[in-house]
Amino acid sequence: MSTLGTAPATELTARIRERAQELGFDAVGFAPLGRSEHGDAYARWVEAGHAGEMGYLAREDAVAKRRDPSLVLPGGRSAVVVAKGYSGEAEQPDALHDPSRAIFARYARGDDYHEILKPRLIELQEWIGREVTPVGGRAYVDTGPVLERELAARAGLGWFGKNTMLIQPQRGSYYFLGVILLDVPLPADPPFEREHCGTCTRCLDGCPTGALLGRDASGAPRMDARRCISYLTIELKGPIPRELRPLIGNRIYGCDICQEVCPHNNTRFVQITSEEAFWPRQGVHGDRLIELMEMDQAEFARRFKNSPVKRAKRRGLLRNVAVALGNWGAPEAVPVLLAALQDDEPLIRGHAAWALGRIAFRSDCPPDAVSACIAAAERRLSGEKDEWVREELSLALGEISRNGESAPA
Ligand code: B12
Ligand code: SF4
Ligand code: SF4
Repeated sequence: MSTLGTAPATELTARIRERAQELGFDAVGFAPLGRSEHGDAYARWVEAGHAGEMGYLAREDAVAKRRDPSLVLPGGRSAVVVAKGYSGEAEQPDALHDPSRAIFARYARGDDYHEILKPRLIELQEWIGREVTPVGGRAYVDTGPVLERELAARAGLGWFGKNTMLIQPQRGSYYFLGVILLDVPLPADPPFEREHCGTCTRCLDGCPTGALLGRDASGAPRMDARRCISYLTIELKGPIPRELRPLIGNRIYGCDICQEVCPHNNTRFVQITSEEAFWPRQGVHGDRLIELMEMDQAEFARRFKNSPVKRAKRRGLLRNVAVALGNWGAPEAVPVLLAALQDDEPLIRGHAAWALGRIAFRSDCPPDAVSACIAAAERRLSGEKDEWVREELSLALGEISRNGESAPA
């Protein structure tokens, strides 16, 4: 373990704070690094299966590291926690009220935050190293085996909302977090003790999929990630469970609903980020679903270069777009979905079949569109090799045969 040299420790934290702000971070706090106070809650979350297919969170070593950061940084003594705002606009454009357009979560409308913030955090760590040598450390933005929100609360930045977000007073929750673990002790900020949710339940009421489960007896906010639209549209690699598809609406990449409804994110508090890299790019949020569905691999790579959206890959994103087109339910979407039935990716073919079933089931779908859907689905079924796609096609044909019976579920 290193020592702090001759400078008084509080002077050092003041200088780190200043340097972090020069590097563009909006808030900085310091926390002592010890065993997690909430390791049991994390383990319970994993045991309940709430992490879904995010195996990297559920492995035994992953749980152990989150409980005990010294397994991540031997001799770790303190954490520098930073927050960086990403909201590029105070109000959402029309996509929110126009089901033919795509809603991307705010954090995904500009450049990938990992690529922007991680190098800056490493720069901050190296700067600290030059001031307090030698210092061992690890910098993480999102992907490290650390409980970032717990460290942020412990460093005094904010509280855990019932939506599970770390909320900063007067600033809200549209913030990324980053942490540097260090093997020197630093004076800590007072932890954030209060919670400002009170009796409010807007996020719990507003979540369309019932992913938010409220606080448990210990006060921990709980979420079943398997039901969260953010998980379903980004992390889940395979088919989206059928019963959840209608609840996704036109949110095709991530979800902000439980933050949009939160009074702490009202326009009085949300500050437009000065980080231009996070400002919305053209051709992402608010784009027409039909156009997105037509994207080939080259267009996907062009449009989402350096964007967080590339994580879903073309097949994941078009899976989501197909679901949103089915939810829109308009016959205009039929041609592009018929083309998607021929896509090389089974994931896209299967969700396109679902969407066609949903559209052609509706009583207001014109008869020629219904016939086109039946003919295309039957043709595809006769040559389809993928078992799951065959099942989706058969279910879609079943739906269409009941055309007009009642509104789709
Ligand atoms: C896995 C993950 C997800 C999963 C699961 C989310 C979840 N709520 O657990 C999914 C894919 C659903 C997801 C979605 C999103 N994510 Co995410 N995600 C993560 C990741 C990688 C791990 C989170 C985790 O460990 N979850 C497990 C739960 C159990 O842990 P926890 O949420 O930290 O909960 C703590 C509390 O329950 C607390 N606790 C326990 N007992 C008690 C008792 C009391 C009294 C109290 C008060 C608290 C408490 O301890 C727990 C452990 O520390 C973190 C990065 C990281 N390394 O931490 C980013 C992170 C949480 N995600 C982030 C973001 C931005 C998002 C989205 C907004 C993206 C989007 N728009 O789609 C959504 C938000 C959805 C939501 N409401 O959470 C940010 C959040 C920033 C913030 N202000 O909070 C993070 C920190 C990434 C980053 N570096 O900026 N995410
Ligand atoms: S991000 Fe969306 S789906 Fe996930 S918990 Fe919040 S409101 Fe529910
Ligand atoms: S919506 Fe209400 S309950 Fe949910 S996090 Fe915000 S203040 Fe807390």
